[in-house]
Amino acid sequence: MKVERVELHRLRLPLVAPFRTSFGTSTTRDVLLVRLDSPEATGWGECVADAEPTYSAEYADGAQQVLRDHLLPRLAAHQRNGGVVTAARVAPLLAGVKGHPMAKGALEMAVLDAELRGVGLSFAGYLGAVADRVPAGVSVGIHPTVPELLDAVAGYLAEGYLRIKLKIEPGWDVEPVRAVRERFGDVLLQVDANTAYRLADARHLAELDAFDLLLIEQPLPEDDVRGHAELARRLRTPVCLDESITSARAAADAIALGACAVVNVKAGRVGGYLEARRVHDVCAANGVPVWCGGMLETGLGRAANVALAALPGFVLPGDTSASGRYYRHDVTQPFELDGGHLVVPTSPGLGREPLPDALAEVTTSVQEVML
Ligand code: NPQ
Ligand code: MG
Repeated sequence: MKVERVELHRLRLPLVAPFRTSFGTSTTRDVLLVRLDSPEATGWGECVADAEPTYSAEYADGAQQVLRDHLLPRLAAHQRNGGVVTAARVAPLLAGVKGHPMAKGALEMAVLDAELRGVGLSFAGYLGAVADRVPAGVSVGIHPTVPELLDAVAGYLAEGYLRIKLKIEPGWDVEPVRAVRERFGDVLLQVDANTAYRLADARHLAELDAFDLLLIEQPLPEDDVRGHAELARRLRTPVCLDESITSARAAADAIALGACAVVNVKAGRVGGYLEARRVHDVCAANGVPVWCGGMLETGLGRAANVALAALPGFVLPGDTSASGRYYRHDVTQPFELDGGHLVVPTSPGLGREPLPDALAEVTTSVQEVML
């Protein structure tokens, strides 16, 4: 493929309700999109970096700058040297830049969308999907009180969500989990701490063992893989890693150390959908179940996630919620629940594209990058 033009779009979408985690409260989502034009097709990539570097080191302004000043120039130089651009070549071309997986992943996603549209193949077909719909879970933020949390969970279950994930932090863990378990019986239930605990909290976290949770996600800091292995020995609840799993190699290492029994796969965190598939493959080879994480994506990133979640190793419901969980007006045709599932797109590329009016409504800037 020949990349003829690239634009970096910034959007600001209001969330339907504030979303609180152990690292902060979001009321809007700042999104960076990559639009890439080739003679054959237009492709879109979504950068999942937040406005602030609080989930990981990346943030939207920094991602835009590294794309413009360091990543896109490498693509342009490759083309000037007569090279053809394909999604499989993006990561090797960008390997000289350290870090910035979310920025790299957004560029690879845009190239892949354009490439697949050019040949009439869907993300699902390309990645190796085996399901035509995927079960939807929902991530429920920290609420001011337990009754308010129970109202929120009741609403999601009424909508059809098949699995509940509660965000936890010290001071908001055993009580909300007990309350949800008592009120909603044997619902599929798990928790996510986003690194908020320390190994010294092991005895406290073991109190969660009474509630038959599917897993506890990323209790300890991202660089403390050995700590998770030690914690796993002290808990009955399976340990799942999110922030720590930055590559397929990191997944292999964490599994070898006994640090995780389950893995959350997020393409942005590992540098794109190709590496995400490799994480899936490593986990499957080790008998480790995976599920698809979420980063409050628009319909573009959501479409790619739903395709990824249809691979055979994704045996647990993901944070693949309907568009309406986060956005009143998505920028694409929305994803909606159908019996607690989302339908995997089968049209070429993402199978979703921005609706021009919806996109314009939330766009705050567009920057053309000269190739
Ligand atoms: C997680 N996602 O699994 C992340 C955390 C997260 C669905 O729980 C703005 C941008 C707000 C990224 C809030 C879910 C966010 C965000 C939470 C990521 O750890
Ligand atoms: Mg997480």
